[in-house]
Amino acid sequence: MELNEYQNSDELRHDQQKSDGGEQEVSKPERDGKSAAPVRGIWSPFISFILPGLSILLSLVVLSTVVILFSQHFREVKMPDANFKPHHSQLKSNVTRLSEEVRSLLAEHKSQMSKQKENPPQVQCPDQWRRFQQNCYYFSLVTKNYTDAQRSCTSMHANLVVINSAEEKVFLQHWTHKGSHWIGLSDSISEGDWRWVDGTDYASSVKFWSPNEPNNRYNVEDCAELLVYGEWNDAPCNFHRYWICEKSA
Ligand code: 2F8
Ligand code: CA
Repeated sequence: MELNEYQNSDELRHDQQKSDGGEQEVSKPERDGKSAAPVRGIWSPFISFILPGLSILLSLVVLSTVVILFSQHFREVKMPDANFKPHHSQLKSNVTRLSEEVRSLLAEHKSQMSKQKENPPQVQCPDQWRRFQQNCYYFSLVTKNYTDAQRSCTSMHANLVVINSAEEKVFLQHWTHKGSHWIGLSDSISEGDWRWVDGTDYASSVKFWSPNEPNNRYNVEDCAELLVYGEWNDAPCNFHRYWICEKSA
């Protein structure tokens, strides 16, 4: 039996010798032709009890670690989910608040635009130009033919005047008492096809032709002039007339 072998007096002696600083050999000399097993004797409790105990302990440690890691992992996976709801609802309330702000800004902008339309800001016209509504007008001090008059206007970033209303006619009439002025209306391209210089539709626009005008007298009258009393006449384009330029204020 293992216990008997362990209690063998020779072996005990041998162990004592080792502990006394005697023989350092681990293996016991052969006796009766057999090899003794002191090593097995020493490690036997370790192998029988401590090693399985350690294995169980190690298994428990590994198991606990796995459980802890899993629980941590699930907490991390769940965390964003838990945070997601408040985050989402905050985003939703932000979107609602921003939509309301945009709506209110748009309403304010709309109201300011309509106020501005009612009372447009006064923009200054250049020196020697006169203002009427949203436009600036230049009344020439010299006379030129129609082509040169229009050229003079374009050099000042304007066109010969386009008359769109009775009010504008009255305004112009006030400043044209000294003679006839070229306006931006001609039928040079095709006889009878009157066109405004800025492309305003002639057919639908107001007309202030003098009675029996335009008559294309002598078949050479393709340019419109504003007469001193405010009505229009067609005259030869090579005539020298004052002119009126118009541009936006
Ligand atoms: O200068 C040309 C101009 O001469 C007359 O007006 C002063 C003609 N009027 C009549 O014939 C009634 C214009 O038609 C003509 O353009
Ligand atoms: Ca005429």
